[in-house]
Amino acid sequence: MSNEVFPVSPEWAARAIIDEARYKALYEASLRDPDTFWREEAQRIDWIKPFTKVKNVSFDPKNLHIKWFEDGALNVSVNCVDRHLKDRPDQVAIIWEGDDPKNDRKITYRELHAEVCRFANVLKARGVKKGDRVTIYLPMIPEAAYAMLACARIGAVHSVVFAGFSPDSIAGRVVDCDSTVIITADEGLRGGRKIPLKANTDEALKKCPGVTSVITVRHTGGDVAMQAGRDVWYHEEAAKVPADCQPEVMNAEDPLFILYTSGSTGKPKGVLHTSGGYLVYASMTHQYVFDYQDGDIYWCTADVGWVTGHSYIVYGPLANGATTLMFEGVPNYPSTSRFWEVIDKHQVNIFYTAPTALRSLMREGDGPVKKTSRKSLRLLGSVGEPINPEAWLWYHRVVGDGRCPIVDTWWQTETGGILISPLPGAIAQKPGSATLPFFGVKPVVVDTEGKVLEGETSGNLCIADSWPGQMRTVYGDHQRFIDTYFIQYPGMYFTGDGCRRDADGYYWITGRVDDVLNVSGHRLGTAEVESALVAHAKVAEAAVVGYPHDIKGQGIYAYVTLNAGEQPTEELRKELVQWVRKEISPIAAPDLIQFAPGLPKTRSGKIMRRILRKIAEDDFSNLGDTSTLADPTVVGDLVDNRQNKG
Ligand code: 6R9
Repeated sequence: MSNEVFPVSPEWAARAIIDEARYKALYEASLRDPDTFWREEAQRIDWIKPFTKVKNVSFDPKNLHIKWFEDGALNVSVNCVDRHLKDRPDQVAIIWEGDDPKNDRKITYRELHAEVCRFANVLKARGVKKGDRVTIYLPMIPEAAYAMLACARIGAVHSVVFAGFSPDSIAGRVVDCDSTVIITADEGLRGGRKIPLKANTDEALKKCPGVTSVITVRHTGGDVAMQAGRDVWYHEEAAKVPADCQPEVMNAEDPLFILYTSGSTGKPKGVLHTSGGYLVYASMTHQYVFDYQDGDIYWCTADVGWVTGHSYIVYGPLANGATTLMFEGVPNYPSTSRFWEVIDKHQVNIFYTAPTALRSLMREGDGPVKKTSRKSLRLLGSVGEPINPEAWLWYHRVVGDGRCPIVDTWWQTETGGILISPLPGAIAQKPGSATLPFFGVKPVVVDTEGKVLEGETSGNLCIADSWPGQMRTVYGDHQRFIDTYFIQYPGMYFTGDGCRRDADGYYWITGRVDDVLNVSGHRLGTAEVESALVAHAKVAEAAVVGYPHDIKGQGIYAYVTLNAGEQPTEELRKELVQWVRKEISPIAAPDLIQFAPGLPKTRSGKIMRRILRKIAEDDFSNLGDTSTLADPTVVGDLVDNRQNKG
């Protein structure tokens, strides 16, 4: 832990939208009288019908409901597009930077309007109506934003599936939300490699009999199979429809999107976000946390397949009339200077990325950074996992030339937007700390018994009351929503994260306290990887845990018990890694597999993950009490055969 404090500079305090005094006053007001605070803040978006009720929330598990602005009506795409046509029709809305540095595009708000309307009309022509679910499986191209906003325009609920997911993962998500239309592209491009998106979709659809329409965007021009009746090319359909489309009037609590995310048990859950509260919160956090001011060029390197891409590439920035950069590629192609070259090329002012990317670039030394200018940069951001102080300091000194504050933003798919983060003109930063809560957010640290801990302490992180961007339910499984977040600590939202609060009231997120892994900022359930492993014909049983990994933050360590008669070979190890890549995604591939004749289990048959975690972490001194195990001798065997981390 670093003890250095980086105070707000006088220039920042003077130019920022929120300075220290304003932060303190508004934060206090937001907790004292949430109704008044949010009534005013909600005026930042255009309402078709103004709301009269601000907040209607109960965290009581027996009567759980979360509603914001519930009698108001709006259209999210109108807020992100149409309303900017008056003041900034010719301002660039989206800068697209292709995988190949020779490819880029700029889309103005006027053009964005036409593109979104056209896409909406294509969806309507394929029979999509208000309330229908549409799956989007696209690479990082502007059409991903057009498609999301087109759904919002006609009241359809989008479910974006990350383009790195396998056919099986797509199928599970399509079936879960019953979507009948899929939007994809011929191929994606990342680091010069092609990703067969349409072929993956075709494979997935063998398991999705309900899908009637596949709309394919031509991107690379690669050869793909088209099934007559079901598959259409987007450009052919778009040529047949007008570039103008009446927006649907949506209630504030009508669903905007579903986004699947991993939990500690079972299959990924469909996190449901609604329209009014989500947009108010995404827009507000984008403006204040990034101190977004007119004319700024803003770049978030996330993928639209994750929540960060939803809130901070598309909805937040566009609601604010910002210029948002969308990058198709990867940090190390064609060279490890790529991020910094893109910053110079497009004169980026605000840059938001993940610690894992920073750690991988840091390894290359300062040279690839220093050969670029980066003079345009004013603010840096971090998201997805705890940032280690070493990476924080490198980001600050090398990337930002010691000039740019860093906002370490803690939040989750479930929270819709940032909950804990410095505001750059108001809050001094400490490397590795997400610092203080955003307006209206009341963090609480509890012990495992649910006792609320005061002052300097550590424990599990809960949030005491609702904020407008909070998820509303798990799609199709409200009970799972209640059970996952509201049972363990009654009356509070449980985040699943552990944290420490220091003497200044700063929060230091220490990572998940449940069976969720965070691998390169990607969320994965240990249960998902285990069920992929046991689906292999030679595997009897599997247990997966995380271990500290220099670049990825956490690596995946899998203990595998083979079926009787199967031999643990190097070949089989490789085969299992490939198997998981194919079953879920390359991001879920185990880094290390240890063949184990037996796993440590309690007498009731529960796998003792605590012990497996310790062994994976190389911490043999601290295995705890093993006497309750059904067969304590398995532990010695596991320790002896532990995989070398290399
Ligand atoms: C936005 C996003 C959520 C989990 C979350 C936590 C970890 C995210 C963090 C952070 C420490 C930060 N996390 N940001 N941990 N500091 N600044 O990443 O959403 O994919 O749902 O992941 O990521 O563990 O619970 P999601």
